[in-house]
Amino acid sequence: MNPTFINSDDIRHNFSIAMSEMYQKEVPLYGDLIDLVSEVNTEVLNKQPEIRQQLEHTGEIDRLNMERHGAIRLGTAAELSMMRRLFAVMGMYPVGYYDLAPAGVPVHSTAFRALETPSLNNSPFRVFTSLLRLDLIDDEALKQEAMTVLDKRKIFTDDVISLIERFEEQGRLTAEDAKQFVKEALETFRWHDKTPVSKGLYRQLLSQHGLVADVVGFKGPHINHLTPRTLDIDAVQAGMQAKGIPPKAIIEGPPRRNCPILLRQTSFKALEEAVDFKNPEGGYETGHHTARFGEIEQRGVALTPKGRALYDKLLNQARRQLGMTPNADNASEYYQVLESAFAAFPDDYQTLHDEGLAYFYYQAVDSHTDNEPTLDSIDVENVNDPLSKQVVTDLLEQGMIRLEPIVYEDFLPVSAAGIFQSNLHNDSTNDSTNGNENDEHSGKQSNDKGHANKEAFENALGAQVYDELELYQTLQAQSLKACLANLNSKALNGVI
Ligand code: OOG
Ligand code: NI
Repeated sequence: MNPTFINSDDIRHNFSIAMSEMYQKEVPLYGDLIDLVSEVNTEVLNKQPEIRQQLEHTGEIDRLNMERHGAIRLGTAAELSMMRRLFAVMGMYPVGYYDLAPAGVPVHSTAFRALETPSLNNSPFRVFTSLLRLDLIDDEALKQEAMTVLDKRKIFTDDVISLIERFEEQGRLTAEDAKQFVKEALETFRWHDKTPVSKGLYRQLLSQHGLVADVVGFKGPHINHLTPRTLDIDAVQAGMQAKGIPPKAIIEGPPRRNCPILLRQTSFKALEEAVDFKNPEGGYETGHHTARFGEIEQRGVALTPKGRALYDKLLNQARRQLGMTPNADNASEYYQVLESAFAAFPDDYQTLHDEGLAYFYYQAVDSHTDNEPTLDSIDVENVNDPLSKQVVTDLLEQGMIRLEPIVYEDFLPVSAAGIFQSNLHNDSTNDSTNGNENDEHSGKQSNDKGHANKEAFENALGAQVYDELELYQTLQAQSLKACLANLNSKALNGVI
């Protein structure tokens, strides 16, 4: 009998479920958060039919309740490149480059995710993956010691490596192999409460940076959060407080708006967890570590380079005006300043489209209309020429086609830095941010240096990261082409 093969979307889906089950056992509060998020989402969908309809049109409605992103932190180039190969089995590829060093967080990162809309809608599982920048440790002896510890550890099982190799040879896995793959891959993300380092070394690592201790001090890159997507982050934030799960003071990202843009995120504080440190004399010594936390997010429309530049400008402006890092004491002032800064960002989809600030799907409207579509002059292969653009504008006005927002699938460096920082030991990290965390956009870090960091990251990864903006641009262009072709064929067939 021929073996049945399974596609990467299904492997990713199965892995995402297995990961969620494991994390729920490890961190029971995660289960409470998932319940709260699904309650809020149900309410939004019931009360706001226009949001339900939009999500039906984009295909997101089916994925909403399974949508998760996790995060891990790796120690070496070898770990990162094997991780890339592992994620490829699940149809996940590195998208985007995030340099967090300018914000005082010694890592750089990418996000592994599916690329195509149908795959994303089948299983929208992503993993924000960071590589520790040991080169930023100034204590040379400690750096050497950390490297020795990292070089010794094995974060992948032998079986998962064989299955990755088999996938690379065959281009796919049988259902049986895929099942084994999910089980073995999960091992890499598991929490270990017995450390490979002594309490003394752990303390030294911690005094360098909380992240150094979190990576070097452990046997593997435990998944540190698994984030569901909500349709109303303010409601979940309020609900968390009511349920006694105190969130961090500030929701990261843009302010609340009618038309959400990019990404808003908040987290609950990292748990203090008991760990056993390895004693050099044998046996273990008890202690604590904070690493894992809960996070929720609300996603909005992806922005074009022009929209993103405006977002960065307004966020910087608000932070500069506040004059310090947003925190519990200035939260309401920060939100006020943020909202007034973002008054300059158009808040309806038509204007976001017309001004080229955000990406949209173009979809043919199915309803009958008396209007004659002006289809003759459309060049579907070249929809950006001025004549075609005018036709598209006319078709939108005539109600023949509609716009639906392309959801932002990626992350934000300033927000990520805020999330990292709120979940690390305060002693080593607090002073690194200063009200203008967004140095990579405000020019403190030169472009050359940013470029060199990205190259170093890609060398470690063993591949180039995808440019997220190009991906959105392609989705938009493909949807326009498909929708015009659809209208053309309807016109030819005399349907309209
Ligand atoms: C990752 C923090 C960033 C996000 O959603 O931006 C992040 C980490 O703490 O490892 O999760
Ligand atoms: Ni996150």
